[in-house]
Amino acid sequence: MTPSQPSQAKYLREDDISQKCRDLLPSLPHEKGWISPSLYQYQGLWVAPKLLNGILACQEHFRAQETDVLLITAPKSGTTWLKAILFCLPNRAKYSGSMQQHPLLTQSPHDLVPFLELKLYFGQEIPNLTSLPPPRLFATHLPYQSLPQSVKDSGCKLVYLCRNPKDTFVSLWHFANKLRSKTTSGIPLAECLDAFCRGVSPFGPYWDHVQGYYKASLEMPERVQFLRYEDMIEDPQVHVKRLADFLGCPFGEQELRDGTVDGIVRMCSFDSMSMLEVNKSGKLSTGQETESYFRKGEVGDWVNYMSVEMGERVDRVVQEKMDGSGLKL
Ligand code: PAP
Repeated sequence: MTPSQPSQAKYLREDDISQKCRDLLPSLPHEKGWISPSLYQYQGLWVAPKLLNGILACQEHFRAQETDVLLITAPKSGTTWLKAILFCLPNRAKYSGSMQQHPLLTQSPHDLVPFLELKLYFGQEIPNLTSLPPPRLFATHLPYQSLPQSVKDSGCKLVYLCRNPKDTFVSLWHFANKLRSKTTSGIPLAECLDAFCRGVSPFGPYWDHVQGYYKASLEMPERVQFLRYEDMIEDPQVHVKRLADFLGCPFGEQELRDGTVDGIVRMCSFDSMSMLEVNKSGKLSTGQETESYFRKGEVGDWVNYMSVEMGERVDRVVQEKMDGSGLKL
């Protein structure tokens, strides 16, 4: 790709994929995409061809280790935020005396906690991850049923963050339009909403994604922590402490007294992160501008874009699909 081409091209491209992926595509159901021209349904989830390529590669080649931590989200559930927090927790002793050298000040959380299918296995080369020191921190948008087998077998920890479906949808719609804007026209909200309510959204259906991990968290609470964006916004300190406990790096007495938790919460807050140059004008290796990951970071912003009827429709569909799961969103 030449620098003059729009960065979004990487996502929109339907070439530059492996032969295995190319052979698979014609057999898969497909629909019009939100960001890429089309979405294909593979193992129940909807993805763009370029990402399917990454999914196939990480399913085949990624070898999880017991000490790994995997952050999992449906797109636009607060991934960037939780990546930052996750990075801070096991690494906090390293930077406690030199906060001005903290990697989060100069690097995107997406580079510090890389996505499997969207970064590490995004290109044609298979990365060698064996020499990374533990705990290795990775992220994925893959639903539970599509995780690489070694993730399920290894005993590694999974942190799942979910977000209210209406806010997730609105955030995704904005993001899609942002990525599309340089290459094609915008996509109307009503059109995306129809697709979302049919389950056709990137890595969707949304409800299957959330339910899969909710169920896993009930069955294996020591392995899967289920978090909600809204709870984290309401009381980040409590959830950061719980997360540290879950990861096996609890805060000590001294840290609880000296404001370490508050420091992490502050450093990872929307206000702090969105002010950093790296998040205002940087670019990820996959081409996206880092500023597109920081819009508002608010709870309930959907009311500014959707009618009451639209909101009720999303609630109805999601509740119907999750009926009996015990989960209310
Ligand atoms: P991804 O799943 O594609 O990686 P993700 O980080 O989940 O993206 O989505 C960005 C959303 O998280 C944006 O929500 P909004 O569109 O409703 O505003 C973004 O503003 C929000 N976000 C990013 N950083 C933070 C943060 N530090 N605290 C709270 N929300 C954040």
